[in-house]
Amino acid sequence: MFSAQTYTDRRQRLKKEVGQGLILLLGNDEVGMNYRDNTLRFRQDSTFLYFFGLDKPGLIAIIDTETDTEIIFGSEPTLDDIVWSGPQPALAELAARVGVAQVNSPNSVSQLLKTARDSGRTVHYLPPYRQANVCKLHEWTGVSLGQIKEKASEVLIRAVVGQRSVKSDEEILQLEQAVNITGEMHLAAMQNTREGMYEYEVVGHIQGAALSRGGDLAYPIIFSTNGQTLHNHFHGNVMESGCLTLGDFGAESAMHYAGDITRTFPVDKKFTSKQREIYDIVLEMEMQSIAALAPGVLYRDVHVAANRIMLDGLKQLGIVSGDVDEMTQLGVGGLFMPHGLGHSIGLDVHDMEDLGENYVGYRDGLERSTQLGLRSLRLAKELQAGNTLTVEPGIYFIPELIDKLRAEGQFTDFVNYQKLADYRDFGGVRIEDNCLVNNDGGRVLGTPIPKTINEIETVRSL
Ligand SMILES: [Mn+2]
Repeated sequence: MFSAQTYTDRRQRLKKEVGQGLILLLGNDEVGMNYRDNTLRFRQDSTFLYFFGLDKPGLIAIIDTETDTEIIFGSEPTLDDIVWSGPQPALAELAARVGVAQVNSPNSVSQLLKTARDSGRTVHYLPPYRQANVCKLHEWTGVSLGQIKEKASEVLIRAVVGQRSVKSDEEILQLEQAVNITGEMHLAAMQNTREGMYEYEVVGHIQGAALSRGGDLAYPIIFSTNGQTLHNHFHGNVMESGCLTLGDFGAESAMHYAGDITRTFPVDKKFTSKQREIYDIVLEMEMQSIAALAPGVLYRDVHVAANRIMLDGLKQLGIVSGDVDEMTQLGVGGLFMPHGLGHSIGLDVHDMEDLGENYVGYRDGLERSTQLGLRSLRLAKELQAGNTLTVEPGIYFIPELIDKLRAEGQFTDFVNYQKLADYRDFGGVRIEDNCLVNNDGGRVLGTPIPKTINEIETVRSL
């Protein structure tokens, strides 16, 4: 946990920016996996963590922007709780650690909010993503279930996004810690992969590398020889010689900051020449994109520039032909990279996506494209010093997508569909790092993780 002062300062700023009314922030509850008492891994809400720091289920907080009151609501541990779960500090003691003087029972939330609403005061809340919190908000605000999300406070969303988007030095240290654990997970994958093994045998090493360092998973592990499937969570393939394997996974630090790194490497000790050719294009896209990071740079432009590098490289391989600028404009790159170049990262792996992707990655006057690839770009707006984000270009050969575009006669002037037939079983390559934008430009977070062909082949040959 950070110091009480950190949380107090964050709430002071939030209060000032929201200006009027009450701010209601909901923590998360335990969720039953197959019955109530056998719960999924508890994960606190990230905004609650950001402003109130307490990593514990069943908490609710209210900030009165006008009277300067801050209250944390939660149940005091009962003797039963202590018998089953061990001694726990009193709520007032926990609250004091994050600079909050007042605590109360969750049963009093309803009345407090009713009194506020009756006197015409605004209750600001964020869009909930868990059904339990949807129900609570419905009960407390009187807003119908179907309207809970759209009635969330835009003023509060914008204030939270503005604050959480710029990371403090102590947050950057946390992110580096997450990336460093993530690096160990990737090394474990590179060191343990052998021809003939099942993917899940390596997945065990990957997850173990996070747990044994006090971390956990920031999101479900992608580790597959079918890297062309962007979010492939199946781990049951036998890894065969001649295949590439794509691993996209990351650790969450003890304070819940996320790492999100992707590496692609051969099941064999060395890349084939065909794999090298594609890999080197993706690496060039990645390194040039990282070099382009700076305050004021439109991240959408970095995405488009990466597409230009890709099309230029694919042209040299005879997979596409024609004018690269024209192809870039038309979005031909979407066939090979149907996702965006990256997204914000912080307490969430896709930071603040629960608040609405467009609040985080777009702004007024910068609308989302409808083009394949570009439409999936989660972060498009101007970068700011203190932003942390992923840079994750890829090239994929997705037979179903190729067949569909070919059947529709799309990009026939540029794409050599006949040549593409040679790549149908290639899979995909993605390379991803986590970066910080600073006044000098930008830098990769954490200790470097093997990335060039030489670096990867060295680890694979040990
Ligand atoms: Mn990512």
